[in-house]
Amino acid sequence: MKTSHIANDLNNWVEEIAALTKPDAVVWYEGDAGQREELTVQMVAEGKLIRLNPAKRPGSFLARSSPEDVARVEDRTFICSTDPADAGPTNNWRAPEDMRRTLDTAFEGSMKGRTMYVVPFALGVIDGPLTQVGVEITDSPYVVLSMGIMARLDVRIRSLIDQGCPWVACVHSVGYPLRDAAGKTRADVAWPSNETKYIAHFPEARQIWSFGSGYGGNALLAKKCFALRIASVMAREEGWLAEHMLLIRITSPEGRRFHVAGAFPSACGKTNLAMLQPTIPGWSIETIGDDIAWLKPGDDGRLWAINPEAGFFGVAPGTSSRTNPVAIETMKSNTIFTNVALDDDGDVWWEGLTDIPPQQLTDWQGHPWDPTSGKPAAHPNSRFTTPIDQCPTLADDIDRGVPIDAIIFGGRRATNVPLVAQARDWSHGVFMGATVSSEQTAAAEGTIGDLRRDPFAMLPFCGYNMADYWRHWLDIGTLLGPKAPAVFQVNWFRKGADDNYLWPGFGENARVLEWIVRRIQGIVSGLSSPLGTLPRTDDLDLNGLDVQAEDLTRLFDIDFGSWHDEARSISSFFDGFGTRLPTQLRDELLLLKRHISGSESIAHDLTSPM
Ligand code: GTP
Ligand code: SPV
Ligand code: MN
Repeated sequence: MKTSHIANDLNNWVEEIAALTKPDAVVWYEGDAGQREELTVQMVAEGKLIRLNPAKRPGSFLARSSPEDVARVEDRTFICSTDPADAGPTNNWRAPEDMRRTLDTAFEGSMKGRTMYVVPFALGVIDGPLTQVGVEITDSPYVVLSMGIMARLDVRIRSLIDQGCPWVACVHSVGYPLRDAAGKTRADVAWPSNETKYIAHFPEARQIWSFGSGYGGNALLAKKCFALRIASVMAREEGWLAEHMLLIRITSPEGRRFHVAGAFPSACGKTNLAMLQPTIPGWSIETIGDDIAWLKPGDDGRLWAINPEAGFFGVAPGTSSRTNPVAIETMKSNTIFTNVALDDDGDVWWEGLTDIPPQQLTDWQGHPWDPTSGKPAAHPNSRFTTPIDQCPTLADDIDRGVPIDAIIFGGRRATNVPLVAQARDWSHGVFMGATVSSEQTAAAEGTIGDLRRDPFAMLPFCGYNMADYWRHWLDIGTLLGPKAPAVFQVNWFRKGADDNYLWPGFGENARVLEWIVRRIQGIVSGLSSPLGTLPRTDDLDLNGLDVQAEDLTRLFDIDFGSWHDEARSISSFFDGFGTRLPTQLRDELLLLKRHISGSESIAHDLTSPM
């Protein structure tokens, strides 16, 4: 019988992985609250979690990773497509058979002495319009608990798979067996990991194999590995989009609702924008998602979106009741903190949480913190993992998805990129997305501050050739036609000569969102510029805001010399994609070059209303 054959498939697969990795026990984990509690008790006893003061932070824990395992490892992330051209120039490619051989060796006996957990999960609500299911096998109880927050665990998922629902197989091991091939044992450590890491994706087989890291996107395989890299491949084949985007609902003072999706590179403000508290009266924002969105043209011809995740894995440093009160409220309980500092009252702390650090602190590595050391108490990529339904601004009735009115692209740029600009049309919007650039943050290994192109904020997350991805975006635009969302570019991070941010950001970003909404409604004009349509400064609501007139001018300044260099840099970036680069993007670049050549004036002088 077909069904039982497929049921066997999952059970067979679990048996096969157990035969390879040789754990001491196999345990299914499907979201049972009692089992969760037991696991936390066990992890506290083993020194893998610290229970935070229940009076201050109920149901919450601190985990400390090993110092060599603190962020995504992009140079160890592989796309194993049959044809290297399908991975493209921005991914690390390995031949599938070579990688399988490597993984067979790495995973052989890798779970000896440990428990192997089997975690079926859904991305999206069960029966939702874009929902996908998967099963993660892992030997990390930290990953099990985190998956329980970030994805939907449900006993019904196993029956769905039994009934033939396609699923993505995800195998994870920290690569720290407690017994070697000769039977010699070793003690466990608080954060087991392996110096050698592989984050391997098999897009054609729809499989993920991750070895050696227990941290975030390396190990919670439902997140970047499935919901972005594998899902982007599925989306291209099936006519939808899997994106590194936040999702919000904006309600105007007249009570009209608008839905906005925004792509920003890692640690560039998605969580902040997703939970934004507008500083201008009458406007409200509801949270839908802070990291990943799946978008699909609906029967009505509009683009509909869901957040496939069930939790937030947010950057802790910089999060405070001033910058993001909603996040602070969300993580009051039932939260796993990773690599933050611990105070002597059993609560957490990180740089930016308060202006003055508490008296006694233990740093993220478990040592007494010396405030004069110059070293941060919390790791710059320390994070909180917290359930989305604890978010006080969470939007309701979103299970069927929301229709998208605008898409915004943002990066961290000290220069050149204006506070906000609207794309002239969809292909200009795709050009804006394709050329997003940002200064490197601590979310991935690398040199902080280095400028890199991060197209659509998907550079580390696109599971196939980036040029084909751009083509797919152009095709979706053709399909949507006049119902396509409007596209904007924003930059909260432009700096003045004194190295200070020119724009106050955070809640004040609502002033930019207001302009965006008014543009969608067609009730405010703009100024055409080489970079798209800019706001007239009179049209930005700056009431009660302390921004100097000259800073405002600088926020929109277009320096043609710098833009020549920028265009050259885009040109050489595009050259890397050879003939796969869509001609529309080449044309957009030519247009940009034409617009910025032979002109010395700044935007506001040469522009005309539109
Ligand atoms: P990932 O979870 O890594 O994908 O990132 P994210 O985009 O959700 O990052 P998050 O919102 O946590 O970004 C945090 C960083 O952005 C912190 O350093 C914040 O201080 C900074 N940030 C967020 N919004 C603003 C803003 O409006 N202005 C400025 N200057 N900084 C901001
Ligand atoms: C990011 O780096 O974009 C994250 C964190 O959202 S991780 O899940 O670790 O990739
Ligand atoms: Mn992210």
